[in-house]
Amino acid sequence: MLKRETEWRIGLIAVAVALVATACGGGDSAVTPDEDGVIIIEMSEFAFSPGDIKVKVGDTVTIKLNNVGDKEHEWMIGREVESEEGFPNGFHVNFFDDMMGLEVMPMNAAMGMPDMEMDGDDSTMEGMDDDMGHGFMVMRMPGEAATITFTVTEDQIGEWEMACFEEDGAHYDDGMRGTFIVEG
Ligand SMILES: [Cu+2]
Repeated sequence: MLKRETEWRIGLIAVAVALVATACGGGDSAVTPDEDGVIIIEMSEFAFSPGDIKVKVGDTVTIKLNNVGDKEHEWMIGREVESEEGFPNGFHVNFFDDMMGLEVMPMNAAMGMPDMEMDGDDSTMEGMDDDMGHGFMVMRMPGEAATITFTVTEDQIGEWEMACFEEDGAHYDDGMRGTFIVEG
């Protein structure tokens, strides 16, 4: 009886290890840019599709972001999720820490630009100031699209997380996140 239980446990551990390997792998299933450097990402409730992306240093990548869902969504990329009043709301470390070589079309889709010149007199800019603390993001309403173009640098090598923190982090908690791996 005891032996049987042990076997069962070993079986369970094997299943758990396999599940973790599948969840964290990203490796083989990760999507890479096409021959033009393009990656299409669809945002919906509550996921990024594809959810695993892999690029290389030196690649000039164009992300075509489409909100195909029914809610407003954002695309953020960074590490170490920060929370405010218990809700996840951004990253401590942002993938884009300056605007060098970063292009967003249309420009008004981009919020919280790292070194954007702020005009304190403009009330709409003050609204954006709130978002500055959360890092760079691209926000899109249902049916809207945006294009983000950048060249991957050595500083960006490693594993990053893509996330949407809309509705006090509920989108993130409901699974609206993915991995973004940069290989040297
Ligand atoms: Cu969202």
